[in-house]
Amino acid sequence: MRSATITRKTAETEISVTINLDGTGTYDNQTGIGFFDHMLDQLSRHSLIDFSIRAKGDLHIDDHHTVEDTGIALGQALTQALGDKRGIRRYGSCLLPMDDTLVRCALDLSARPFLIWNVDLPTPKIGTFDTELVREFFQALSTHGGITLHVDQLHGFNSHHIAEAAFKSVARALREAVETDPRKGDAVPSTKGAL
Ligand SMILES: [Mn+2]
Repeated sequence: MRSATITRKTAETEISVTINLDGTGTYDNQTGIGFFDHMLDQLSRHSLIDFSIRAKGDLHIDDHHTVEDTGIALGQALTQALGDKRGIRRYGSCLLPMDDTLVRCALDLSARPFLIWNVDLPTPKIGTFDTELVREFFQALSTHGGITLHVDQLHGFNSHHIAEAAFKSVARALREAVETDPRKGDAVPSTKGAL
């Protein structure tokens, strides 16, 4: 089974992430940050990767460390669960509409972290959540998941919709990329022979 558990403890956060790439999008995410849980739920549901996430962070300071470190642990879990990446599709993309908003994601499970983030959240907060943390999360996920990740906002004026569409578009692209391709057998999806 392609699954992984990562636990990560620092002076700022204590995090446990369990994922199953061959899941059904079943989730149980508790980070102490309501909006962030809502986004992690979307990421699981639309990627069909099962998530069980527990994070206890220094929320008395702000949400930054908890969001970033959850991105790190989730990226590490993804890297571990993918292993040598034999048989996977590797690439994924999605054009995701949500009311006023249209977000495009294209990604490559390349082991070459790179984030292109062309997303403009028009308000500094969504409820109590700092909107700048959306980028911080995807930066951490890209770096530690070894993902070349392009996210472009094509339309949108509502911050909640833009953030949610970003998570959903990444989820759908991820679903495609982690899927095994029956035509590939156990081949590594690179002419280099390794990813
Ligand atoms: Mn929502």
